[in-house]
Amino acid sequence: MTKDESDTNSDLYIPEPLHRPGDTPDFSHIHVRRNDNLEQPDVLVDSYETERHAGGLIRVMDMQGVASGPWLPQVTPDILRKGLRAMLLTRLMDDRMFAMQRQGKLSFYLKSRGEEAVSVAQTLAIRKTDMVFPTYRQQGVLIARDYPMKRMMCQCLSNAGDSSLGRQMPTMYSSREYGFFSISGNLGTQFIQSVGWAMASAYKRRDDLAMAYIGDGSTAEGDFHYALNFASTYRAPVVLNIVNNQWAISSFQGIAGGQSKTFASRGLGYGLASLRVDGNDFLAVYAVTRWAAERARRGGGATVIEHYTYRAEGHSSSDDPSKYRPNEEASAWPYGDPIERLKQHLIVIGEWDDARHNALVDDLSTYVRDTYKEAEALGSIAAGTGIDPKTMFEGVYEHMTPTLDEQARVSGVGTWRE
Ligand SMILES: Cc1ncc(C[n+]2csc(CCOP(=O)(O)OP(=O)(O)O)c2C)c(N)n1
Ligand SMILES: [Mg+2]
Repeated sequence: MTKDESDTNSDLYIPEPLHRPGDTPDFSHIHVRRNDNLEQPDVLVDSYETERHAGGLIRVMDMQGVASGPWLPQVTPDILRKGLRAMLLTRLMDDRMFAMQRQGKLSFYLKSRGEEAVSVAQTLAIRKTDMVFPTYRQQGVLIARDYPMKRMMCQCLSNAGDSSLGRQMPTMYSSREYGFFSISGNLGTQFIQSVGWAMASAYKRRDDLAMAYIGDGSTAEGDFHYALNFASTYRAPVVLNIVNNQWAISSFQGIAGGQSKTFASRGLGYGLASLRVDGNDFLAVYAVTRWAAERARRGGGATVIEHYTYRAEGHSSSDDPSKYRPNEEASAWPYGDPIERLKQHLIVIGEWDDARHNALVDDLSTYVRDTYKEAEALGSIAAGTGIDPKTMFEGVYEHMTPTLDEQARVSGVGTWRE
């Protein structure tokens, strides 16, 4: 080959998203399949037998809300209504907090619209003693565990009711009591921490498992691979969730390698059972999580689950998605909206109706509005947070270091010196 020939063949491939602003979104190449005939294997099956599950898409509900197939979970209508309620609450709280961010009451906010089934269905499929290692988009976990919403709101307002004393970014919740590991803004850390926690749980012969989350974009971080390797080597009782919502701020999932192989199939290379699921299908998410949890508790080790979903709004209050994708892309997503789909399913099985749904939305909206008022009464960044700035310097060192003491002194908050 001459030098010229090799030059012409060596263009660097740069993945490009399907649509850019101004394009008409077209997802017609995605066939909304029933469930790819993916049987539900025994929970202790060899990982290589999940190869088709990692490449296909596990579904239970069709787009009319009719549920069937090998993954149909045994779940009572009460649990489904609890799930519907928690997803609605999550969305209503997101809307309220985002609006308040726009009014300058809090500095930042992150919504999870379109992805509520992932956090809520999974939480209802595991035990309260299981430890969750979330990212910033799993507020639904706390809501499904009945964590007091006022405390979540106070955290976002960085006010006197915030148990982290305004030291964390808004939405970075933390609760040992509710099995919710402190959210870290450093992406990928959740995965390695969860595997270590799960290893400790097994070492202590406990029955509790860990459940961790990572976004599609963050699978490109080294932490993702370290976590899978350790999880496989030590058969750690952990459920490793990849939330493929198609976007990582303004980068589409292809930039993290999603064009060549599914994200779930990465688990196979590490010898881990791997499943790919319609993340907007509440019943399917519930079913795969039950399967993975049972596998973990029976000594079968970790499972990787890819939730195929769509981030229906901007990345955060600091983002403007119209700069990099068409506004209509979310409504064109072929797998619909998780709340609408579960509502429809409950109606189909005769356990719900429009009147009850509307009444519930009214009740929850009032609850969110009233709870927000109570939270804001304790302060906000607009009205003053009510937190002593001196606390910013505390809580890390047992004895104040001379440099920190000097910083505190020159910034006018005081000194710890006699
Ligand atoms: C280690 C690290 N790198 C970069 C960032 C900046 N950052 C914050 S969110 C984000 C995108 C993450 O996308 P994804 O993993 O797909 O999660 P999603 O926001 O879609 O839930 C980036 C790059 C960060 N917080 N941490
Ligand atoms: Mg993403």
